Amino acid sequence: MDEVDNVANFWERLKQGMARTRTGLGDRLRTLFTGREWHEDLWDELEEVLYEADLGSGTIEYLLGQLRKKVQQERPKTADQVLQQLFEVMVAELGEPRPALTLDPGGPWIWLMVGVNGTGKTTTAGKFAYLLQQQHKTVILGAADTFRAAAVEQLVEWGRRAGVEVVHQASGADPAAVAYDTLRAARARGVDLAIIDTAGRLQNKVNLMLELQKIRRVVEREYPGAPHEVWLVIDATTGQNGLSQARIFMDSVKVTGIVLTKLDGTAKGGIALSIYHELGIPIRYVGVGETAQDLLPFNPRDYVRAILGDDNEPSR
Ligand SMILES: Nc1nc2c(ncn2[C@@H]2O[C@H](COP(=O)(O)OP(=O)(O)OP(=O)(O)O)[C@@H](O)[C@H]2O)c(=O)[nH]1
Ligand SMILES: [Mg+2]
Repeated sequence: MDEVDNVANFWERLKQGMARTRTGLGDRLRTLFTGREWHEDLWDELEEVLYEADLGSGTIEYLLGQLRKKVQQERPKTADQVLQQLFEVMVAELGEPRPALTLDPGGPWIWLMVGVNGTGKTTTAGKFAYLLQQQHKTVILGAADTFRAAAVEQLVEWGRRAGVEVVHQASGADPAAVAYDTLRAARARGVDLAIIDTAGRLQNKVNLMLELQKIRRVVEREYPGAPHEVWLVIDATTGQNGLSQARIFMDSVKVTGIVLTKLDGTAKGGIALSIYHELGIPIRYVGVGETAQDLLPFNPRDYVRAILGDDNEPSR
């Protein structure tokens, strides 16, 4: 598939995946603004819609503050014009578009998957493996979630689907030892990328955080400069609650990028706006389903367009 097809395809899948957020948040905003005179009373209504979309007070205040500035400067007559301004404020709120993911030569590059219980770490590790395998990179997966036998089996199944090797030990083994084995195998096989899956961890489980730090130390010791990416996986369906749980990882491990999963299962997809505002780490991928192809690069303008836009074209 060439680049143009890919972009169109991503856009279709994003739009489809975000249908619930579009009908929830998007339709409410469009109804609020379309075909009306701009009126001061609309501020309150707008605020209410944003609250109901679970954007969180900090993000909402900031968005409204930015929008007020624009309204004061540009003095729009119609609410449609304000909607257009809101569109731009939201895009700006999500930061710069991220460069496409590429693996430079000189690997193995080492990635860690971290995040709260059930957010989609294992699934995303599998999707990444599949994606990079499609790009003719060699990948190895490490099953450092050893708490449950099922967790290992799940990653092995993803390895089979993606056609990549999975390094694992019996359940109950030391996760740092599995990480170590994975790095050894990565070096021995000369792969481009090793992705280490870790267990779901809740913020009050201090010992589990320490264990994650132990995995990190093993990786750092084996490969100075690694891990090259630490992906914090956040479940969009959990809204503000998921965001506050995710914050603990920011303090414990150095997160480099966020994957926002399950956008397809929620009307709370507006949470992406809070994530960058609150955590200061860009969302780089989104999950829009359970299959290997359901991982899309995150483009701020396309994302806002999938919620608010009325046209059918991707932005690139
Ligand atoms: N609809 C949808 N489901 C997803 C997505 N990503 C993951 N899932 C599903 O969410 C569930 C949990 O995913 P896992 O990958 O097991 O999550 P995890 O973070 O590894 O879970 P633990 O290892 O238990 O902490 C599975 O049923 C996945 O199929 C997504 O983008 N969309
Ligand atoms: Mg898992």
